[in-house]
Amino acid sequence: MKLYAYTLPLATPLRFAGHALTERQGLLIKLEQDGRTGWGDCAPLPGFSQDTLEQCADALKAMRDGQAQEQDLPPAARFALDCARWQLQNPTPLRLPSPVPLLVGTPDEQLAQYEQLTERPGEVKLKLARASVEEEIALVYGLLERNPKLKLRIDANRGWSYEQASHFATCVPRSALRYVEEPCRELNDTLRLHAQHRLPLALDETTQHPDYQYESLAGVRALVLKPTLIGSLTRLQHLVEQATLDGVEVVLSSSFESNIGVSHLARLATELTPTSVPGLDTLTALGADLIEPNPWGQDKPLITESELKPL
Ligand code: OSB
Ligand code: MG
Repeated sequence: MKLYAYTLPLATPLRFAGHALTERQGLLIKLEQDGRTGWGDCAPLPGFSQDTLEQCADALKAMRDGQAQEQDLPPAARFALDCARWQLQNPTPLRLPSPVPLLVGTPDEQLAQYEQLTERPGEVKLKLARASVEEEIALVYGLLERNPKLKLRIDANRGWSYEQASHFATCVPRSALRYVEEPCRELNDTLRLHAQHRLPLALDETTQHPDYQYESLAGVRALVLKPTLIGSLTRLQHLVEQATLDGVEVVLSSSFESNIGVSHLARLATELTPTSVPGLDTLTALGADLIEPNPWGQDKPLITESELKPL
């Protein structure tokens, strides 16, 4: 096992729960066996992940040196190791899922990003609960004016009060909403939105709790699962099976991993959630590729293995 550290520039800073990231740091794992290679990307997201890069680096070094077991690895490190092993054992060819563009920033910026898309998508994801509810309702109508058939995945990251979310639910057409991810701080308020307004719900933050176990909840149409935050691929597969058996869609989603991590996520989505379109539009934000050019045709400088810092 070889370990490398990387730092990638970000086009615009990323903001999560008070953290403003101007560059993206992570680790690559390289496994080699019988002439085959498996890569893994370990990139806990500050402000979102519970594990830190330092914890992951320490745990992976201990594991490499025979002083730790895979059960001891924090989630992002476990995800990286499991992907590297999976690639060694099962080199699944990559099929690119249809894109779901992620629109971020102020309502005006999100509208401008939509207009700059070269291909008109069937579906986009909006980050809401950042501006006033009125402005965000106007953004929804602005997008629907431009494409009346557009479907919206909305993510409030628990930023709305029940009253704000309720107002949003009353004002936007239900037919345009695929789902609203984590509208409120309290899960009870989120669930009440379905009971009161039939708002289609998705859970993301809720599923990242280390003790999270699948639970059937009225109104929850989808689980948004971030493998970097969940860790073990076996646990991920188990959650996917439970949700799917219960008729709940699973949408795998990226957390600003490098091209190595996002390519694994695309393969995982083909394998584990073939009927659902994953949310992977985070690579656009990164200023370089690692090891090999990204398969999405985004033109970026390439950082090769010899340019990475070994750990
Ligand atoms: O809240 O879903 C989120 C990326 C990093 C951290 C948090 C989130 C995201 C995304 C990824 O939105 C893109 C997607 O899910 O389509
Ligand atoms: Mg989310």
